[in-house]
Amino acid sequence: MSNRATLANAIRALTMDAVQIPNSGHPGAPMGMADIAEVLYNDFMNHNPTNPKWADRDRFIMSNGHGSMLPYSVLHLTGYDLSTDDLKAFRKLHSKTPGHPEYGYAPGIETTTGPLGQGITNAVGFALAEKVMAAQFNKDGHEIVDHNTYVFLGDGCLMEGISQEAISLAGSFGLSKLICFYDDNNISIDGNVDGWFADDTPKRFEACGWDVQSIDGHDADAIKAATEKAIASDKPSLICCKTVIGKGAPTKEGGHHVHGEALGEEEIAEARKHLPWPYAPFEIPDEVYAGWDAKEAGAAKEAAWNEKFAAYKAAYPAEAAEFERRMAGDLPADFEAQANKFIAEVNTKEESPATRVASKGALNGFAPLLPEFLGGSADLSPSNNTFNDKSVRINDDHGSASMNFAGNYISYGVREFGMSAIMNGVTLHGGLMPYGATFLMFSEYARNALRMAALMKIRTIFVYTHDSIGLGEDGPTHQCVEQIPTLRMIPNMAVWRPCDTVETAVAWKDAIKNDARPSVLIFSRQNLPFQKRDADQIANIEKGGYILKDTDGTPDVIVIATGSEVHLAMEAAEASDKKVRVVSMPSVEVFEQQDDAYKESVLPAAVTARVAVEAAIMDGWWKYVGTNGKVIGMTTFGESAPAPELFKYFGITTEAVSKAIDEVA
Ligand SMILES: Cc1ncc(C[n+]2csc(CCOP(=O)(O)OP(=O)(O)O)c2C)c(N)n1
Ligand SMILES: [Mg+2]
Repeated sequence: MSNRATLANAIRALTMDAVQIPNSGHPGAPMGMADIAEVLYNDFMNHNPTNPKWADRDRFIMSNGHGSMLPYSVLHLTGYDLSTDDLKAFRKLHSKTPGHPEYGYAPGIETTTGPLGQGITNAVGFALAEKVMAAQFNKDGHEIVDHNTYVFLGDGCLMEGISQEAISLAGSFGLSKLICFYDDNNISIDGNVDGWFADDTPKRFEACGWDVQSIDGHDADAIKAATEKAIASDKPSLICCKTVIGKGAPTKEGGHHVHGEALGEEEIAEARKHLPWPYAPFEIPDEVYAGWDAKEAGAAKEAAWNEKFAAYKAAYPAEAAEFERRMAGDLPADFEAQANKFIAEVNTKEESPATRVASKGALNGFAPLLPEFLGGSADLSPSNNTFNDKSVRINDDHGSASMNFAGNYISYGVREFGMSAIMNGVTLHGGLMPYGATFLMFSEYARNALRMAALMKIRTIFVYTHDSIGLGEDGPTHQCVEQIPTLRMIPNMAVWRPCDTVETAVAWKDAIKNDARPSVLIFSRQNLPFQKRDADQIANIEKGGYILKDTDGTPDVIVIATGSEVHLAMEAAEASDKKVRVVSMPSVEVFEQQDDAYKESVLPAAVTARVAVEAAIMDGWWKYVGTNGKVIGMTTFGESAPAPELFKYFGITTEAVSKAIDEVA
C-alpha cells in the first residue's frame, strides 16, 4: 500500500501534467490542497463512485473552482467514470473536464464553481437542505438523511462579500455538518495577500458562531485529527490549513505564478524528481490506484444505507415513497390536474389585486400540493407576500435562536446574493424546491447566482416584487427600468411578468413544472385589473404570449404588452376605431420557444403595424414591432412620486398607446 504522501502526489502529478497539455489552467491550488484531499477522501468521505447520485452521500464542493484538477484527479483516482483520456481532455471543447468544474459534466461534481464565494454559499444551501430533509423525513431509529457537506475554499472565496452572507447564515442556522477547509496559502493572483487580505479569519468565523481550527495543511495526522473534531462539533467548522501553493514544484511553489500558469516541461521534470514521482505522465501505479479506490467501500456504504432505507420503507411506506419522489425531483402525479383546477378557480373569482398579492394566492393554491417548497425572503416577507398559509418558519422571528428545521420557510435576512446562491445549493442537494424573494431592484445584488442557476439548468425560483415605476414613492433607487430586459437576456432563464391573478398562477405553475431551468417571477406592488379570458386563452398563457383581445379578420394593429401595461393596451384597443389585437406576453422567452406556426398565429408577419408597451427600458421590443413600430417604455431612471403621477409623467398611459396605434396604423 502506498503511503499518504505518494497518494497525494498522484493528485499533484495528474494536475501538473493535465494543465501542461492545453498550457492553461491552475496547478497551484490542487498541488497545495492535495494532502487535505487525500485525507478527506481516504478517511472520511462517504461516497460511491459507481453511483455518484446516491441520496445520502457526503457532498464535496470545490469553492475555489479554479483548482478543478483537484476534484477531477480525485474522481478519477477513486473510481468514478472519469478516464485518463478525460483528464487529458482538460479544458477541451465538450470534455467532461472543463476549466472550472461544471455541474452535469463529470460525475461527482455537485455544483458549478469558479465565481469565487458562490461555492461556499451553495454549500450552505446543501448543508441546510440536509438539515431540512433530515427533520422532515428521519424517524426514531431511522436516520435516512445523515451526511456531511465538505468544502475546499481559498483566500478569494473569503475576500468576496457573499462569503460573509454565507458564513453568517451558516452560523445562525448552526449547520454542524458543514465542514470547510481553507487553503490558507497567503497567495492570490496579484501576489502575497497581506496587503489586501489582512483579516483575522479565525476570529471572523468564530464571531459568526463557527468552530475554528488552525493546522498545517500538509500534515496528514493533523488534517485527520482536525476533521474528526469538526465532524464531532455541533457548529459549522472551518479548518484553516496553512499550505504552500503549488507544493511540489521545486522553484515555483509558494509564488503567485503557480496559481494560474502551467508549470512548463522543465519544472515538471524537476518536480518528478523532487516529489518524487518517478512515473510517466498519467501513469498511475497499481498500488496508488489501490490506495485511492473507493468503489468497493463506497458500494458497501451505499448497501448499508439501502438496508436502512428498506427498513424505513417497511415502517413508513408513504414517507419513503415521498422521499424517493422528492429526491428524484418529480412532481406529485396529480400536480397538472390540481394546478389547472386551481387556475380555473382563480379565473372564476375575477379579482384585481396587485400581482404580488395574486402570487401569495398562487402559493396558497400550490403549497398544499408541494411539501417540497422551501420558501423565503431577504427580509421582505410582508412586501413580497411569500409567507403563505402553509409556511412554517425554520428560523424564529421572536428572538429565539433555535431552529425548526421541519419547517419550510426561511428569513434569509438582508442577503440577496447569499439567499440566491443558497437556494441553488438547496436545489442541487435535491428533495426541496426553493423559492426566495426580494424587490426586483435587488436582483442586481444577486445576479450572478441567477446566471449560475441558468447555466446549471436547475429549477430555482426567484420571486421579485415592486417591478417598475409602479411602486411609486420609494423613488428611483427602487424603481426598476433595466432589470426586466436584462434578466431576459440570461440564456435558459424564463422571466415572467404577469398582468393579473390568472397569469400569475400560470407563471407559478410554469416555474414549478420546468426542472431544467430557473424562473424569475416578477410582480407588481400596485393593483392590476382582472382580464377576462376563455378556456383556450387560459391554456395559451403557458405559451408565454397569446391573443388576449382579437378583432374580426386581419388586425390593423397589434399591441404587445406585459404586466401592469396590459390593461393600458386593452383600454386603448377598446377605444380605437381601428381593428386592434392585443397580445399579452408575460414571458418573452417562453413565447420564443413555441413553434413557428403558433408564433405566426399570434404575431402574423403580414401585420407590420405594431406597438409594444412596457414600463421598462424598451430595447428588447424592437424585434417584435420593427423599425416602423412604436415602443412605449422608459428611457431614464424613475422619479420619487405616487405611481399614477409617474405613469403620466413618463408617458406610459392609455392615451399614449392610443396615439401610437394611430401613428402606426
Ligand atoms: C468572483 C470572481 N472574481 C474573480 C475571479 C478570478 N480569480 C480566479 S482565482 C482568483 C484568485 C483567487 O485567490 P485564491 O482563492 O487565494 O486562490 P489561490 O491562488 O490560492 O489558488 C481570482 C481573482 C473569479 N474566479 N471569481
Ligand atoms: Mg490563496
